[in-house]
Amino acid sequence: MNSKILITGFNGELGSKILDFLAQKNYSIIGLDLNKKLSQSDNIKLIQGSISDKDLIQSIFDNNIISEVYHFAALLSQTAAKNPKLATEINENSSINLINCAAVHGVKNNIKVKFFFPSSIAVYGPRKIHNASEFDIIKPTTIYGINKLAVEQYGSKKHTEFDSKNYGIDFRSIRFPGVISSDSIPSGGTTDYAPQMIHAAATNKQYICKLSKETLLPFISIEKTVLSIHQLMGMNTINSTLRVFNIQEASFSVEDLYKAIQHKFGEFKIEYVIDNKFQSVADTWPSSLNCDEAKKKWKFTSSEDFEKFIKKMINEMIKNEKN
Ligand code: AKB
Repeated sequence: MNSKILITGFNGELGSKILDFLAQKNYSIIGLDLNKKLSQSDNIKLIQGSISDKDLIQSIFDNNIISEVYHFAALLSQTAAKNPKLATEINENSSINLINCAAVHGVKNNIKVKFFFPSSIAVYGPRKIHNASEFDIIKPTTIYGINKLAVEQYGSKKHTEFDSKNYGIDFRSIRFPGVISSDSIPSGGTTDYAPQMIHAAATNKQYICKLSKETLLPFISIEKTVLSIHQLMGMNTINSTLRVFNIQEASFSVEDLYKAIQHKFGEFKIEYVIDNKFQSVADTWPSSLNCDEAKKKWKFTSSEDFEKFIKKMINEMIKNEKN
């Protein structure tokens, strides 16, 4: 039987991009998502279902040889805060079940299953820190951050169990900052204001911002996100007991972003209507991430040039609006 790649949450911002990227490379893919999408290609089988359906997950592993898992099915921070029980069910319990299934699958088939988990800057807290490294003390205050941290720790522990073996699970994770994509406008997250603001400007609309102008957060483009996941998962082994890495491309305040957008769209207006549900979360997340470990262990690169980064994002968004 040919081995396959399992992608959960294939309709989401990251899942859909990874699905396209891997499909273009002709991998055999099984996708799982709550929502339907028709597969255009023979090498992709898409299944409609929930990540919390344990029988369904088990049957996917029973009926296929799964060599890699990309697990994107999740609730974002603001949606999680509104539904804490569901968040723990989906973001934590279902992720742990998936890790367990992958590890057992690896043992049964005598293979090492590579498992990718997208973590988040939400694991940090309770206070905003600058240049946050993987070794800083972290105490998340949100349910989203608590769930993400629990999965990071569980996956890393599972990885250690199989460290010296040729089978089991090889857990790899990235702590993502806000992700900016030119062709999708996310909702349900705390960092969504950045892509939403650029999109509003590109479509001649005013933007109502729920965060204060001083709020400083790290970001990355979707293109760099996809390449980084591919780079990390493409390594045969990562010579490190650290399994979760920080990456970012640029760190900027809401006002920095507004000014950069205004430079391009002189008419663009913003109104600040601070929402404490958003502000109180953003205030516990780091203003920037230290990426030294990713640079050392799997050669992550980033120019960290805000001007260049934001110019590229705005131009991509305009190009997309025109098409
Ligand atoms: C969110 O804002 O919830 C996400 C994240 C940083 O994890 N974009």
